[in-house]
Amino acid sequence: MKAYTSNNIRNIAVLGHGGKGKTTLCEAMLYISGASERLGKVADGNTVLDFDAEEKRRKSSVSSAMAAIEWDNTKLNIIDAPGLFDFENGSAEAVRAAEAVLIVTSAGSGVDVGTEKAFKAAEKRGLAKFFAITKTDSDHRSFYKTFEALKETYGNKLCPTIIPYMEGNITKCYVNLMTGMAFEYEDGKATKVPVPSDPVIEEMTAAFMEAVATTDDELMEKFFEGEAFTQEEILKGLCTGIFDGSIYPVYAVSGLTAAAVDQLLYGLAWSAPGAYGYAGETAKDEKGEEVILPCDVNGPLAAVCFKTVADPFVGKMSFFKVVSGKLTPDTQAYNVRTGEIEKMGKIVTVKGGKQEDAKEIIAGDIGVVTKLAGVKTGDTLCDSKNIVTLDGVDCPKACLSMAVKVRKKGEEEKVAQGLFRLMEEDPSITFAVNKETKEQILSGMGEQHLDVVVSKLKNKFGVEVDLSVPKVAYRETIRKKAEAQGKHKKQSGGHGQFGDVWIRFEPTDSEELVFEEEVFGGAVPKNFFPAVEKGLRDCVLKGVLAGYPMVGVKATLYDGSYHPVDSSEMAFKTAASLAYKAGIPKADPTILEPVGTLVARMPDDNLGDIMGDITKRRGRVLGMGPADEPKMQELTAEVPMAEMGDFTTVLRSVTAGRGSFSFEFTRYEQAPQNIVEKVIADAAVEEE
Ligand SMILES: Nc1nc2c(ncn2[C@@H]2O[C@H](COP(=O)(O)OP(=O)(O)OP(=O)(O)O)[C@@H](O)[C@H]2O)c(=O)[nH]1
Ligand SMILES: [Mg+2]
Repeated sequence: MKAYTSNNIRNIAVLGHGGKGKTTLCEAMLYISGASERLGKVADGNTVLDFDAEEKRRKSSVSSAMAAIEWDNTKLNIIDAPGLFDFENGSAEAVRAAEAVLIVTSAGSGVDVGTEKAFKAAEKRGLAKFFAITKTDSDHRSFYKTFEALKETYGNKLCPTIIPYMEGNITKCYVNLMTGMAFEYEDGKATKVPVPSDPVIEEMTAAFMEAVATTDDELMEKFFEGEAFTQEEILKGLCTGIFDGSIYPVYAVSGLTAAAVDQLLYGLAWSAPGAYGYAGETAKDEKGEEVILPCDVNGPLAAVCFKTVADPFVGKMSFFKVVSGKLTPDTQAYNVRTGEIEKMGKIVTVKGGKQEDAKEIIAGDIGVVTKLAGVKTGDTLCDSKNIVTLDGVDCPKACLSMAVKVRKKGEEEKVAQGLFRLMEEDPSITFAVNKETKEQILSGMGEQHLDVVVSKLKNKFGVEVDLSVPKVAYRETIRKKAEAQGKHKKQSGGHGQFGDVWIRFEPTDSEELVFEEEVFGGAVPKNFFPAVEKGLRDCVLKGVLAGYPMVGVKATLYDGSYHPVDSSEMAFKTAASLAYKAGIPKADPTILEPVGTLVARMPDDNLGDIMGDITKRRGRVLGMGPADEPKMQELTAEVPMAEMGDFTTVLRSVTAGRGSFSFEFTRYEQAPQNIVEKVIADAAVEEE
């Protein structure tokens, strides 16, 4: 690939709902531009971008993938993101690296949730927005239905740019309103045809011209006078509108047949802003103050790692967006998070899963540095004399947790290693040991996400695991006062053992055991008190009902007896445990369950269903009201943690993916009787 200067580079994130044709469209862009030799098909598993084994198996993208395209003296870095919400991390990565988002939906669709999400993500980072309505090759799939639906949501900013001319249900040709030319396509090859005379085309042309006119007062005047714009005026107006967010151009295309894809490429090359077009990116300096970093190849280095891949052959690959300066093999790059100078590995560019050596990555461009052991996604590398921190990646938080069980004993370490590698690539996976239940807990975005993790563990790391619902960390406590004696007496040959205590157990607010003594007249000598206390502390680690830790207990040693020769610390410790075993069952023991606070967001229409679901989960709604975005509600509730298992799945299906939530442990509460019985019964089964 030839060298491009910053002003000729565009970074484009391709986002949208699952299955709408993003990868297929990107493949068509690669093919038409000559970056790939054949038109890859998702169904045939031969695409450049869905190169991962999991993607081929599922016929769907699971992580972001990129390739550079050369078109009309411009380098277009295309980042194809997965549409399924479980793999949202991929779109967060793509958005971080891009200045423009190409939102892909398909002809015939309404405004799908993927479109809404992509639009919001672009807005959040202030990126330019383009829409591609693909699958316009199929009969009975109306481009115009989708266009109208988008227009209803996004208003007049939506600007038809390439439209299909239909005869019946069939697209005959595509009209480019920028150039006023029409083309028919066969195998992706364009043949220029006259622009058909058609009222729909006229209407769309007027809408296009009006959108262009709104970007400039002089153009507006011309528009009202009925004067035609020059090509230059059109392009300038379009670029201005796209840049300042007043125009979202819409392109009709077909990925599968590569029709009108050349027109889309022209549109992106001519009118998508690159980093160079902006005043600069906002970063924080060492004092935490905002600084603007212009896209200047001669400026001090500032680059953000937006993606990490553990490649079996190349090793670790860190994907960078260079904001200022350049990364070369001999750059001394300072890692702001670790304070270390990173030694550069090889510099490469990627085309899907393939690498090509490169000399450097310049400001405004994207590229990969290999073998940077100390760098992780989100890190800023900069000049040590000019320390700045760039925004990291807005990675989604894991929300579904499962316990991991290794199939073959002894492979635990291998599983942990595999998971740490996968976490490096995908920070929306977390893995930790629950100290209390001793289970290894894997968390991710949803069932499909965890399914992919399990598959990758098997195929990449050769270890098999099963997932199960994690154990709940219950607690036990008592509700009544009770007294009990614990007497340990043993005569075995020489030295005997003797310890005798009377202990009163009663409920208290403290979670930890409260130990006191009221011994009169040395019935138990002082020097044995610590042993009694230690004995009890060991005991409360395991409750008498189901073996969960005992909380909220006060134990008072108030009487006992001893033997001048046979009494020992050991004997008193044992005596204390006997008192515990005898006393606690009389103190009305019960089970406590963890309860968390749920804050869930959902569209207005789904509020009733979600409230119903929360009630079914024994939750208590504490409050609700409009969220800080239109047509959304926020609801706060307390819900037992044991009931939350599939909430993420239910929320997603009820809200079609629009809902989100956070859930955090709040406190322990008395479990209802049926749960107490179940917990005890389950523990008895496990004991067997
Ligand atoms: N007829 C027709 N089918 C298409 C077109 N584009 C994609 N498809 C089909 O739609 C399905 C999904 O296409 P993908 O390209 O994998 O969609 P995607 O948006 O990348 O999906 P995710 O990666 O899962 O989000 C495949 O079966 C494609 O063959 C198109 O332009 N026309
Ligand atoms: Mg895809």
